[in-house]
Amino acid sequence: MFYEFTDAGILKNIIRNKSIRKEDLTPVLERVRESLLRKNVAASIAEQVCADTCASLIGKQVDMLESLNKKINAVIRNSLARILSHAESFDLLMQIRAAKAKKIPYTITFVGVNGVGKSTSLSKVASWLLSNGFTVLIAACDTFRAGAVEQLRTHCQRLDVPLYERGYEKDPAKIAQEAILQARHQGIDVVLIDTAGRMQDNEPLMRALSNLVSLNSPDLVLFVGEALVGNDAVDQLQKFDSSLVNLDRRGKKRIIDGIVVSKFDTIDDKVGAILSMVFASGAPVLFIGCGQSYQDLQTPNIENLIDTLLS
Ligand SMILES: Nc1nc2c(ncn2[C@@H]2O[C@H](COP(=O)(O)OP(=O)(O)OP(=O)(O)O)[C@@H](O)[C@H]2O)c(=O)[nH]1
Ligand SMILES: [Mg+2]
Repeated sequence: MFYEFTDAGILKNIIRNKSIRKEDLTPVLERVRESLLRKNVAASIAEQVCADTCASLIGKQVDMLESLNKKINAVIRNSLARILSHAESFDLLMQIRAAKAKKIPYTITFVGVNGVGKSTSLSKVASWLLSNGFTVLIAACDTFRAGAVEQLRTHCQRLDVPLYERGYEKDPAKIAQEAILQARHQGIDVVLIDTAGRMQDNEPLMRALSNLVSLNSPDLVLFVGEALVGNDAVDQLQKFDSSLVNLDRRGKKRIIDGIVVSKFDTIDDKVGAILSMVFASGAPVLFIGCGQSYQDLQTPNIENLIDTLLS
């Protein structure tokens, strides 16, 4: 697919001056910004993408109309691809195989605000791991929301996966610790740790999450964010990241390692949350949830995402 953010007037201006100037790009970037905002990219991120694109074009020498048009479009695509390439730079199966070879359970913690799809995504990942031949233990560490443990029990029964649960009384950090120990004794390959949803500004709950993460040092802290999220995506990710670093009493300074984007099936072409989340955190998107069944889990397709962002 080929996009036109330029028109004859803009291109002729640039050719006349022999090199690209900031003022020539202003109308081009205005179109790019509008396109990104239309696709639900957070405003501050759209702004930064445009600034980066502008920086890589200013001063470039050009003499042919057609090649200039191609160059501008290619730079815009490259700029988006550079950000989104975080989305595919992580081989989770390889990491799990390496842990398995050392007979250590690989541990993944799912975190995020309330109702975004943490437990559903965790169950989809469990199903994906089973289909890749790994054994899984799920740890019920949402001891906060009524019904959370029962919800996981249902998933575990359907998936035929063991559940480590201690009801609602105990400290979730300790439950995770016991679950990991049990997995180690039983030779289970992967422990998936469910956590309670919490708002990014709720300091006591963020402190509890930080304690769970620092006590157990999971191999992977996965942030689950809804594809529907707009400008709040940046705030959520930055506050989860900074809470894990700043509220930790053990000085481990963990941050979000990866992202699961949920409810992708509900957004039509408004795919911008992916760009916002990757840009805001620097973490890759490992999975995209696109429905309610266990099979509705995909990995990102960068070219398709860019096509949609710019369409
Ligand atoms: N359409 C759609 N619905 C989803 C997807 N993922 C999760 N859901 C739905 O979102 C709702 C909340 O999912 P949960 O997995 O319970 O969310 P949670 O983040 O664990 O919620 P809390 O534990 O309460 O914070 C449920 O109705 C899920 O079926 C998805 O990819 N697509
Ligand atoms: Mg849940």
